[in-house]
Amino acid sequence: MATSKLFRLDNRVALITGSSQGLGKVLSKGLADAGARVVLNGRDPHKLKGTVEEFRAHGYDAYGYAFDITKRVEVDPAIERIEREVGPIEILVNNAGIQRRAPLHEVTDETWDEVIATNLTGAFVVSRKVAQGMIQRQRGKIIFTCSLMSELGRTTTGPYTAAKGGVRMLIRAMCVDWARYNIQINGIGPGYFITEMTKPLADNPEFNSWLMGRTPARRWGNPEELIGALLLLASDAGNFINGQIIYVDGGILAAL
Ligand code: GCO
Repeated sequence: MATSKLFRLDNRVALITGSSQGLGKVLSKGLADAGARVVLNGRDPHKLKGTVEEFRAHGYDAYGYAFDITKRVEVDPAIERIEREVGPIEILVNNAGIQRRAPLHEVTDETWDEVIATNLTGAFVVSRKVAQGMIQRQRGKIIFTCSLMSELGRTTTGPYTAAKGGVRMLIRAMCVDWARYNIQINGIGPGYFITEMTKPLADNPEFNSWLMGRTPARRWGNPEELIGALLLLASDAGNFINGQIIYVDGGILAAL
């Protein structure tokens, strides 16, 4: 295949959960620029509508489906509706996630349940449904937005760290069960990028000082710098990559 086409996604349907804003929105633009038909998702229908309109104004082939990945009763009908109205999902990006920071001994049952339900269980429930179609078609790409917390802990991020660590092993579990159906399951691992989720950290001079010392590149990442790794995993360029996480972190995981 010509290298110019290797990273193209022309007319492939991509569902990106949690894509009304933040990294999910940036990742969706990257997929759309590569030719994908992007299906955006969020829990807030009004915010989602605005993002879809922005994408369409930019000339992207974009659609919006508001559903909550933590509500099992919403997931299957939503996926069936997307595949009926837009087309079979060839690329699934499990991006939806929340962060609730507190010392672990102060974490409530509700907070723990909410973080695990969104960052781990919800991604599994969506993937299981989408994979049923991918297995039938003998092809598909499932990509998770992981985290440095898929590998390391940081104080006050206990539930998030447990969930993202679970995602790391869920990727491997899916690989061993589904790679035989020509489905590639991988993750991208963002370091620190300024989004709605990390803005409280970016606004904290003490955290910023720590992060600049901890990051070999001595800077925050630019969300668009995640798109290269995403396209590798979402396109034919990554057809023999499975069970992996590509970290885009300015070198943090390489350093003590
Ligand atoms: C935190 C942040 C991180 C980032 C990202 C890092 O509190 O340290 O929320 O978890 O969001 O996941 O990879």
